[in-house]
Amino acid sequence: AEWLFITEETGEQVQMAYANEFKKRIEEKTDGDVTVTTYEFGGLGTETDNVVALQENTVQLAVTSPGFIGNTIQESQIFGLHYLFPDSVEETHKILNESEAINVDLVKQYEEIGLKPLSFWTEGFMMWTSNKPVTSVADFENFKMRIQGTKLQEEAWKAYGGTPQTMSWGDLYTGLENGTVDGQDNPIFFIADASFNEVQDYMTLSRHNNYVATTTVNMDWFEGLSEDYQQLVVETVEDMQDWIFEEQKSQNEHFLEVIKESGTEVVELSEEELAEFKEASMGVRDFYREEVSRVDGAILDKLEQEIEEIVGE
Ligand code: 6CS
Repeated sequence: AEWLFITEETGEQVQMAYANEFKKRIEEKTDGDVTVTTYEFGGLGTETDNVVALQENTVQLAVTSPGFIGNTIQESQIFGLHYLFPDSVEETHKILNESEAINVDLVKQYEEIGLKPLSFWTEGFMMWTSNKPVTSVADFENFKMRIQGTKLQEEAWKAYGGTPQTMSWGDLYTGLENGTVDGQDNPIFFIADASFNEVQDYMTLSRHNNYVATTTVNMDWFEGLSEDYQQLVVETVEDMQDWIFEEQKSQNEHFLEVIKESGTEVVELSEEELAEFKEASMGVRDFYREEVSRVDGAILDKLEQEIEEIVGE
């Protein structure tokens, strides 16, 4: 059998590293019975086309993320909230692995449209970049911020006074270069690998959000697999949670040095500066509860509680 696996990234970026590691593991374990073919971003169109391809079983597996799938599964925009996850990426990893709000309640909403998320994992903290220092909410006034394109992302930057603008990352380098947008946010590895640092003078270690990726499969396809193969897929994905955590960590560490060496200034926020952003972001949770959630924010309520428990341990 041949299984097709698409991601939203290219080359050796974290999602592709994931897909290729999955391929290696599955092909080894099935001893030639299964071939996994991986596709880079663009292989089947845009990131939203990836979601359609997965729903139609044109591909069987995909790494999806809330910035794109959020328009199809509204509730998944929960991951777009700022300062929701803790300041520690290790704790975030633990929450993504263990949270019932995510792995049971949120999963149901994917299943309703024929998709089955098998795991949620972080690609690292999101950092914003700019051509002027951006260390206070006032610095975002009229700042044209690139977003992937969900309502929640829009609201998140508006809360700081920014002007969000939807753009595919394929157009982002040029957009930053010619000033169509003033800034963007992404994990460090992605900023460096896509060379955004060449056209941005500052990277703020804002850690305002995590890039949460989801290993997602077509549900009918999955249920049509033999029980042995279903278990193999589930086990492989489970085993890969720690593997991908280490992979993103080493890529983000490596690329932080690359960015520093490139001359882009890396800016830390003081406790006070951070507190100002956190406070300004809180109203967006109400927006999520009232305008985005289909369950009146019940998943967010539960997740906030789970986070508090894990952080308090
Ligand atoms: O900024 C983006 O749109 C891209 N960023 C990452 C980390 N992965 C894929 C996504 O399309």
